[in-house]
Amino acid sequence: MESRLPRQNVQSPHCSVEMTGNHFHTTQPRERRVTHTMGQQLGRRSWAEPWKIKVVEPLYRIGAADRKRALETAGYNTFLLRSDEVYIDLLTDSGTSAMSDRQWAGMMLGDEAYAGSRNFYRLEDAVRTYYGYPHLVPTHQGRGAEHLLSKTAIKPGQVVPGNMYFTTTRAHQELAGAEFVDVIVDEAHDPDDRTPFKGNVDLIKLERLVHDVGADRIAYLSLAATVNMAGGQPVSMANVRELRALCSRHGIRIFLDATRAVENAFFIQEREPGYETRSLRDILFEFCSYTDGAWMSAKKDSLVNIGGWVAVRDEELFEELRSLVVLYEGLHTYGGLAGRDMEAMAIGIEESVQDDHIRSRIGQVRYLGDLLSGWGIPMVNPVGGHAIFLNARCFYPHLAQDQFPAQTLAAELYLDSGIRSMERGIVSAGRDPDTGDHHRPALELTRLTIPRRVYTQAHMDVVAESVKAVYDARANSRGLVMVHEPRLLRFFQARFAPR
Ligand code: P70
Repeated sequence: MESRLPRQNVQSPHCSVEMTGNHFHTTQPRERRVTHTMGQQLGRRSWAEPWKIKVVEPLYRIGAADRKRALETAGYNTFLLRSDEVYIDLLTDSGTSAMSDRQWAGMMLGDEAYAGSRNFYRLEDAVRTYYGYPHLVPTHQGRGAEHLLSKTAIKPGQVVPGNMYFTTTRAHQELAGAEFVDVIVDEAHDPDDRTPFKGNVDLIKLERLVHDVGADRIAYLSLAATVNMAGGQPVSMANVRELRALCSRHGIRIFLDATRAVENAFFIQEREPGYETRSLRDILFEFCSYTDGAWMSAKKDSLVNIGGWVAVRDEELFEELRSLVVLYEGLHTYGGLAGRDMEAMAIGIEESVQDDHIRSRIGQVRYLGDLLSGWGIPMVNPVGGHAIFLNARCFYPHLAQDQFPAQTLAAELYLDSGIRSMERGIVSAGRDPDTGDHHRPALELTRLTIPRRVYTQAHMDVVAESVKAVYDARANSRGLVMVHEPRLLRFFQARFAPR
């Protein structure tokens, strides 16, 4: 068969030079094996990232014996590894993005005035333009915003329904005296269900809750788009529109966790009839229009290393947030950030809503997902926006949930290749504050989170091969015991030992 591939040989008048691995050597003309690009293997034309690399940061991989020692020292918890001990870091997509040349240039325009920094007004403008909320309070990151909103919008004894818990979000809601109630659709708890909008709120569950506890006891609906703990699954526009109608009938506010709302907008554009030709920018704006306010970890969608905000429509609530921020974060025009951070965030917001940016960002996550599914590796489907969530229960059916299958899988991956991933199962779920027993989530997952604009297709190939090697050796894994358990958000600092 005639190869349709571009020729890989670099022709010189004297010889042909062929690249194999890391070195060049000369060859006599010989019959060549036809190689296919990944695009061809997947039956499509290849595409490439809409950027080129201007600055590089070297990567190192320590040897297997050193990885074993490092993991022991870290108590088998990938959060406790030093980053110098890590090769490809897929712990999180939070604060790990590569900023653009425009963002770095923006850092030089930082106005470090204590009050009224010009960068605050740029940020306020960007949030108004793209998210549509008139009143903005900057915070140092997402949990700073969660703290302020929980303190102002929750009265002790109230209930907060939401589309699956998130660790820091629920912790702040509970600290403010609320009980979190999960009202996500059942499909979200099933890793094999391929429903397109597995992040949706189940309207019947919500209606039943309102009926059972009374609308006055509901502080607000906590709506995340996309839903991190469900595997980065999106919420449909139809769902948020119906939620608006239901909540308005009962006088309940809706606050959005907008951390990955741009990625959510991509899924609406891709999957929801009527939105195929609408821009991401439009979709994001319409989505937010059905909510009363939002909190944001700008370390994800907005392509910055630090920053967040809370923004609302209601003036009274804004007034409260503005008084509290000065106590916990900093003055209301910097909220714990430098002027330059706010500038980078304002530019990052604009860049984040570009259609080609998101296509390439989610395309890279899918590329890894396609490789792994092709090899039969169990994971959450459909693949979400920011990560591949491996189904650790299916890797290790011989381990009970309190032998920590997902923590075990994260440890095995690190030992195999130096890749760092994150547990998102029973350890992350913590304990029920009333009974003291572990929460036992249906999903026992290990997350391979892809930072934005940082790694290449070759890194994804290396990751995929490591996951396969660990999957092939799965029968040998024995699980872990927890030997140290912190009281709050235990997954960050818990320590384990092999069983
Ligand atoms: C992650 C990060 C942070 C986050 C989030 C959503 C949907 C709020 C926040 C908080 C970092 C993380 C946080 C807790 C446990 C593990 C990792 N998610 N809402 O890796 O924002 O980090 O800026 O305070 O995903 O998923 P912030």
